[in-house]
Amino acid sequence: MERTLVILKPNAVQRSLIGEILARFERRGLRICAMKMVTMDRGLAERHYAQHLGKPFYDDLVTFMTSGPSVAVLLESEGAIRIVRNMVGPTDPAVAASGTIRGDYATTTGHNMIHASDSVDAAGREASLFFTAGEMNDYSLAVKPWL
Ligand code: 3AN
Repeated sequence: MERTLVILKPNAVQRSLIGEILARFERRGLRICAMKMVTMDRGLAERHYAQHLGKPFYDDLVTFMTSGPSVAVLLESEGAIRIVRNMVGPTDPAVAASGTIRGDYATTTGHNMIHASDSVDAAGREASLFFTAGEMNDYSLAVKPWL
């Protein structure tokens, strides 16, 4: 089993798309291990996006991510990282296929709706930025044998 960290960015919250986006992950069969609404402070946003420090879009990215509440969600399934990245679509919504989250809801890279971890290392690091071990719930979905 693999876990991945998703963040519904402030524009997903403002556009009232939390339920619609989460429903896609639930329907796919991903288990929600942990979830919280959080207004990120600059420190948290900077830690989360540390790899982008110095890039031209970095300041706008941190400003956007701290502009209002986001929803952080820890999802689990076999192959969760690739599955969720494929559901999210590429960084630039202009090239994201319809049917992906960015392809269905976003038009600009700077406001591309959602973050999803891109590796096992990133998923572990990002999950621990948003959740304590005690907040990561261990339980089984009743449908697990059918997934
Ligand atoms: P992804 O979120 O698809 O893994 P990254 O890690 O390259 O993409 O970028 C992190 C975030 O930085 C993106 N989700 C997007 O919000 C923002 N970003 C990346 N590239 C650009 C860009 N060229 N212009 C504006 N924002 C960008």
